[in-house]
Amino acid sequence: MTAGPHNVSPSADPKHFSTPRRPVLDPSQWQQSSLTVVVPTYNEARNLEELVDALFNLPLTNLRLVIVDDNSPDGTGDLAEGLAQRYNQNRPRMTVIHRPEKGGLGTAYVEGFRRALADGADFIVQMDADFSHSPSYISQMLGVIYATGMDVVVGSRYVPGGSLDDKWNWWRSLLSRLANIYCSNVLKIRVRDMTAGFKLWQSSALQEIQLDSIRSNGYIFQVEMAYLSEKLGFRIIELPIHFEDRRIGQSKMDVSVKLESIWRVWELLWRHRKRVSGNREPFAQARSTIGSGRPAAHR
Ligand SMILES: Nc1nc2c(ncn2[C@@H]2O[C@H](COP(=O)(O)OP(=O)(O)OP(=O)(O)O)[C@@H](O)[C@H]2O)c(=O)[nH]1
Ligand SMILES: [Mg+2]
Repeated sequence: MTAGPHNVSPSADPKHFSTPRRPVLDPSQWQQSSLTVVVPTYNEARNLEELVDALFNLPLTNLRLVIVDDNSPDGTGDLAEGLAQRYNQNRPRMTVIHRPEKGGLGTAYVEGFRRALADGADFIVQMDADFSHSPSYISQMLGVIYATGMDVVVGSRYVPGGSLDDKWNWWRSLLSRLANIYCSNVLKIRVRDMTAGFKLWQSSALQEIQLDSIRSNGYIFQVEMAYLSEKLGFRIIELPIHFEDRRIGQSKMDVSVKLESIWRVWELLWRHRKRVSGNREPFAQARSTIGSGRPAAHR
């Protein structure tokens, strides 16, 4: 990880550390961390094996994986079962949750998070199956948590050093930027990449969010999680990532899902109006960036 000139040390502002709430982390133990990666899948058969191999090849000895598949017509669920058999030979490392039909990304994540929490994970990563989120960032994200004690690390396209795939045309890039500007103006939050789907959570932070209170299902799920994180006063850090376009397969996010986000933002604002942090100032998190550049290839 290289430090860039834009770095801001989170410890520069003492108020972020006035109420330590998470367990103190021992940096020498990071590779043994109990970390579970949650990946929702719908028709990702051509990405899955490569992704699972890349995740289990990370230098993280207690990494576990939860796949949440919605009865994908392309057989992703069966493929995942086969991979689980391979990786579970010596100890349980991979779980596949099968849901009967396509139920949306948000509920898939919530179900996966619940399983990871029930299995006792200390850290939980959420990511897509399509290699837009390179697995090689996970070690960096975990390192950032150990170094800073943040509650959430967001893999961010919109902080210095972050970037979007050149394959994104101007229209798609503009839409994504506008969505972020719109959401941050309505919700008054400071995370720059509000629709980011690549995050590492301390489990205790996810518990504090109360997953039962999450209702969004499409893109807006990411916004709802970011909004609650800020409202609850979590310490959030954005790590710049390079976001690759999906390598293989088709996007599941159609226009209706995107349009739904526009009015849903107002619904979020209303629904969570009474939720505030019990012992912290809301919106008191750092927004810092660490490192820059593209990840090493994962294969
Ligand atoms: N279980 C489940 N997974 C889903 C569902 N919809 C999308 N996914 C998965 O969620 C992740 C993100 O979906 P994508 O289609 O890649 O959406 P996106 O990344 O916003 O769109 P693109 O940039 O076009 O790829 C992928 O791993 C999908 O397979 C769903 O209804 N159920
Ligand atoms: Mg994608």
